[in-house]
Amino acid sequence: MNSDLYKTLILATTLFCCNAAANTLQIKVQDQAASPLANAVIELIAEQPIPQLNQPQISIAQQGLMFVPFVTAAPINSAIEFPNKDKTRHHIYSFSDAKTFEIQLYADTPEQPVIFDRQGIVVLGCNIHDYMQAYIYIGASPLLAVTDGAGTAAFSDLPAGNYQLKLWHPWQKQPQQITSITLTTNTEQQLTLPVEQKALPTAPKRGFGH
Ligand SMILES: [Cu+2]
Repeated sequence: MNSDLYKTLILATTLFCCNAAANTLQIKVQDQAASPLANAVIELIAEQPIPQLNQPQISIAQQGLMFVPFVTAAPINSAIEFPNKDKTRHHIYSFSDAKTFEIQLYADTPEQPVIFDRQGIVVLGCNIHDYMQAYIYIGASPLLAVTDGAGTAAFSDLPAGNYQLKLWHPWQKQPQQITSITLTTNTEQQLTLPVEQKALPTAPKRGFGH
């Protein structure tokens, strides 16, 4: 990616839906050069009731002097663990409106989970390592996914119906893209969503992928 200020980035989002049995939705996010875009958050808000989901335990590690993963999506009221897998100390913090906290972590010290009880974006940093950065997207819906290195994210077992699709990326200029989709069996949709992207940060490239 280039670093031009406020360059317009076109996200081409391709939706493939569904087979009748599984109602799987696969989303592919691309930049304007048709390159896969990792670390984009997809949130689906259903207009109809959806089955209760078993949420996996979410953790964001400090490993190799970076946060892993770089972008995490979690539903509201999630308890997230921050294990320090390095031998060095980290002192992680957020000043974000969605969650303000800090944890002084020491190697080999058990971490405490943090409850994220407000919707929004949480930016993580480390007082000891200024270049360490990560993002947590706290969503109102449990239907959340983050695109992988191939720019893809997938949902399975979705009921047919109408959804709001929210698309967010840490470096986009506007806060959020929202579009409506209708899922029925054996349909295929293609969406192209324009995004203005901020100048890329100068942080190390490591840690931005999966
Ligand atoms: Cu650190």
